[in-house]
Amino acid sequence: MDRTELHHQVRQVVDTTPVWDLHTHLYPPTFGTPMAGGGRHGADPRGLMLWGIDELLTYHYLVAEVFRVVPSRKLPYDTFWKMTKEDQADHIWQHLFVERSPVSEACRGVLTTLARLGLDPSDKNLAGYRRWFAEQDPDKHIDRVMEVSGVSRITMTNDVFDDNERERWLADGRVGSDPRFAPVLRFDPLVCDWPTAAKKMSAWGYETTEEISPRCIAEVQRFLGDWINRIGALYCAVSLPPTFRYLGPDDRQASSVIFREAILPALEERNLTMALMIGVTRGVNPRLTLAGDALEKADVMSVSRLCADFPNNRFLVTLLSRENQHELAVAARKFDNLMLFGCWWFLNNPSLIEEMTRMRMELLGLSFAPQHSDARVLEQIVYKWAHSREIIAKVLADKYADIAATGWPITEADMRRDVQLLLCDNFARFVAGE
Ligand code: RAT
Ligand code: ZN
Repeated sequence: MDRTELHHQVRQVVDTTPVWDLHTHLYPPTFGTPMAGGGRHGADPRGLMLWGIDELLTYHYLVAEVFRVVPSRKLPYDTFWKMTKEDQADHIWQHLFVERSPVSEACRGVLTTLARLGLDPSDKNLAGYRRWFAEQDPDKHIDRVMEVSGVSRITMTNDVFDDNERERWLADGRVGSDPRFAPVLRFDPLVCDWPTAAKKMSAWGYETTEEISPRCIAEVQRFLGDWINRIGALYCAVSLPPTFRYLGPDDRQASSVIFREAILPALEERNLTMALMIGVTRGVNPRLTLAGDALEKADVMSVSRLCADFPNNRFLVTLLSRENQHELAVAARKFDNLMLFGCWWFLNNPSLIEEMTRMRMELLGLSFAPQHSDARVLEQIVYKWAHSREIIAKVLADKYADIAATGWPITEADMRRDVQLLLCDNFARFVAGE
């Protein structure tokens, strides 16, 4: 088989293998949706299920990009934030799609999404797209979008410190029982801002104090147990700043004490994985809100120390800085309780996905989870997976060609087995503790 034929066959296999999207910010309609659509769910302005053309265009990646071309000197941040969602979307469409070519990855993503949903991206009028989305029933639309993107399961991010989300779980525990969506317990303040977390947990009936006493540790564990059970968490997750350090058994920083004495023992007891997403510097430009976060290099040795000191815990890890990727892949060679995942956020661009996937495959073979979507708007899974699949297939085909050149045969069954590992089973088996 020549390279072109091999590439074609791998592409076919990658395109038809369903993926388990292991980290998103998506929700089923039970969490409410600001745009009702044609279905049985009424509009809920604070609803968490985001979907449709206006949400796609006002994605925070595109908000950051529009301020590059219409700076706040011309349109002040406050004025932008006071505009309606439709007006913000019109503004972004006009300046990033109509007045210049939409070549950035986030812009291209909107076009791929429209095209794959059967809409015509050359129709430069938003009214037509708006009409089409408004006719969709959100619940059925989820099925359609999952089918088009080849996603078999969507993993949520359920932030227990977000009041809007917390109250929905407390009001009705079945809110998260949609089998298409897997719940994940997220608790950044517990590790990043202990005083605030302690105050909040104490207001919710747990005996937590700013000083971390043994009683306090027991109460954090009770809190975690209650929420893990309430939402049926598949794993737990935190996003940490680049300054995060874990220095070992004597480290007295609040984040380290909470990890060492409360979180990791509680997770070990329940055989649950801990996801660490490290490298975001929040609010570098707070006037951009969610779009105002940046990144710096993280400390890979802290990840290695956690893996070494807690051999009975499992860690899913992704780092935000390109410069960390090689060190992290080497760390994963040392620890079988460390699973690398995804090309996160600012790394989710074709050139960087290709570089990272190639390097990971060379160092780790097939033992990593190459991508997650991080989608915040439902239809984004269409483009995020279409674009990533293309690159994963290209890298894998090159690697197959290299080993085929030695005389090693590669069958279609081998390809299917390998791609299944990359797009689903490595993650599924790791969180299952297999
Ligand atoms: O990728 C994003 O949309 C970020 O804003 C964050 O949500 C990040 O992925 C996170 O999970 O903290
Ligand atoms: Zn995320």
